[in-house]
Amino acid sequence: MGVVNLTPDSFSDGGEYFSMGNVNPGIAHARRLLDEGADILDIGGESTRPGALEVDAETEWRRLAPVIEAAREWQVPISLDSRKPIIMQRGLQAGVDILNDVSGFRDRDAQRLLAESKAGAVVMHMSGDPHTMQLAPHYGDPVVEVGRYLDGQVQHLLSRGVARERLLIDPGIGFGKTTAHNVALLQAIGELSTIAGVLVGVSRKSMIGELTAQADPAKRLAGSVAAALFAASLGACVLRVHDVRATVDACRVWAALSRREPA
Ligand code: HH2
Repeated sequence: MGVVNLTPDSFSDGGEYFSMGNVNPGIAHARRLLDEGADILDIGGESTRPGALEVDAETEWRRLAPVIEAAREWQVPISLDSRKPIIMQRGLQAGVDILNDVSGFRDRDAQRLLAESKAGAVVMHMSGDPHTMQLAPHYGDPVVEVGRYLDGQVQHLLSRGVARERLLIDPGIGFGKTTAHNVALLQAIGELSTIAGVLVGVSRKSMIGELTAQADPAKRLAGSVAAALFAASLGACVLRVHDVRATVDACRVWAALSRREPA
């Protein structure tokens, strides 16, 4: 899953594919990720980095609409990274295939929209909201608590008529978690996979920065690829990444080496 951030303020690539009134950089970036081997495009118009403030729905939709429209022509599954029901509704009308909700479908309107559609969904765990989530993250046992939360949300969506096959869960790396919490959750992907397929978004995040002493998110490529491979090796089925070509290459080599076929 390639990340298309159409925002001026995303933590790792804010402003790179966004310029007021010019949609071309966003479309060109989405096309590049597809050509690099992305199987899904995750398109977002609001940053959810720690400390980020919400943008209004009209602004968010203005950023998203032209890129969704362009991507529809390419026959690639489109994931919409938004936590606003009104944006989800417009996205579904515009033909998106997956709703990626970092607030984990806590909102009843979001649940209803999902239940009434045929879309897939990513149910993510976030402690609090982006504005405050990194102030003092605290868990008894992050794996137990995040697992329980995700299981509860999945059960709730099942009870509303959403088939299990349509759901992916996501531990929400960096969303109200310290590096130690993130490490524990990544190590528990096997356990979490018993609830539903697991999506992991660790690309360029601050835990990679901490583990590699790379303050600049653009310099976190090697660390991000290592984390992606680790997640894949434990059974994560979707990797949400900024650097598609490097991650695809690494996964291909790893997959070939892991196959135990006679030479
Ligand atoms: N991370 C970000 C945004 N959306 N969605 C899912 N399901 N999982 C994630 O880990 C995830 C996500 C944050 O990364 P990014 O989009 O690069 O930054 P920003 O929120 O600043 O735009």
